[in-house]
Amino acid sequence: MTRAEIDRVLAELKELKCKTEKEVEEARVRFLGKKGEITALFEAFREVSREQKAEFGRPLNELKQAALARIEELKASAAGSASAEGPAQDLSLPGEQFELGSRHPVSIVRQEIVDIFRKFGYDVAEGPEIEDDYHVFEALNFPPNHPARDMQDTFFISAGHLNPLLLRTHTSSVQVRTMEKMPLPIRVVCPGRVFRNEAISARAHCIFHQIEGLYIDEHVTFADLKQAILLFAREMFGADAQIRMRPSFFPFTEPSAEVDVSCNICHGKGCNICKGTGWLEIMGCGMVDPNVLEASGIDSKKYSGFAFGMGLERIAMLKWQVNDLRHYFENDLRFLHEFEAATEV
Ligand code: 2U9
Repeated sequence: MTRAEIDRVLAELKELKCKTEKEVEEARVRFLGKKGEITALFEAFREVSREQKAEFGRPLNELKQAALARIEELKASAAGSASAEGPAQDLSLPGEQFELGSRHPVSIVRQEIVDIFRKFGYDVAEGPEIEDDYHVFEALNFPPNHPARDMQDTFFISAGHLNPLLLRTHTSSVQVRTMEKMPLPIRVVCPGRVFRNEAISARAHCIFHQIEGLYIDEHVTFADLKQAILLFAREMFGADAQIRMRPSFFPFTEPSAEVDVSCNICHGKGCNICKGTGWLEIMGCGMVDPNVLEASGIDSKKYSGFAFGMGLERIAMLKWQVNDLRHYFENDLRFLHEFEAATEV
């Protein structure tokens, strides 16, 4: 062993060039493999005299470290660049496709409605799906013997109790909770899932979605309600949308009305969507009954309010002419993919 041998191997290492990972591996074997040049020098080192050990020990170790570092360096640059045999991957190929889901039609409609009311200055509130009798019926002026309180219409969780637990049948309970805890004036929309004990068919389901709104302030009138709903209808169904109101009844509003919007398919001429009438029913509404205000501690002599509610599945059915409610809950991809174009990503 001579110093010149060590220096020669070191110089070769410095000059070493590899384009591919395969070439780097070959270089590693050439220098550091079992029969490699540096391994051979270490074997020769075992045979040399004690004085020579003192002379060559350090440079030999430094040579090995330099070789290890150089190989790592070459490995890193070969992995990041194209090899002589062409690139490891064809970089011109299109990227891997991630299959994106699409928004559910009910979710698209809910977002659209929430965005419209946010623009009008409404907040959004949510509340529990498991509710109690007080927030779903009592505080909303339902008489004790009202049919909605019946087992046939409501899913009860605990019975035989003064204030039984149940699955909410409407999101109005969220507005009751808002009235209990928020300062006046209140302007809020409440979207959410509701449950009714109904036989499942094309026109009814035991689970569906609602969005309800509530506005309470001093001097709120039926004229304010009409204007709010007209503005909503124009935003939702087009600038030329018209509304009409028909008298109705709800325990929690007085007076109450059903709202129709002019059919945006036939523009009033009559088609099979509006069943020849030129009008589509979209929601119910009314002035909040004074009993409902008082139940939540609001002075009905000073304050008044309006409320409205609509079924999201129904609005989505009108928007996309879906003819069977069950499609919304079956998660059939052929149905869901129809709404890809309506999904903003
Ligand atoms: C409070 C006071 C009043 C909410 C209202 C309606 C009219 C209504 C239905 C439409 C179709 C429910 O999904 S649906 O079956 N809703 O007609 N909802 S007024 O009135 C309230 C709510 C909360 C405190």
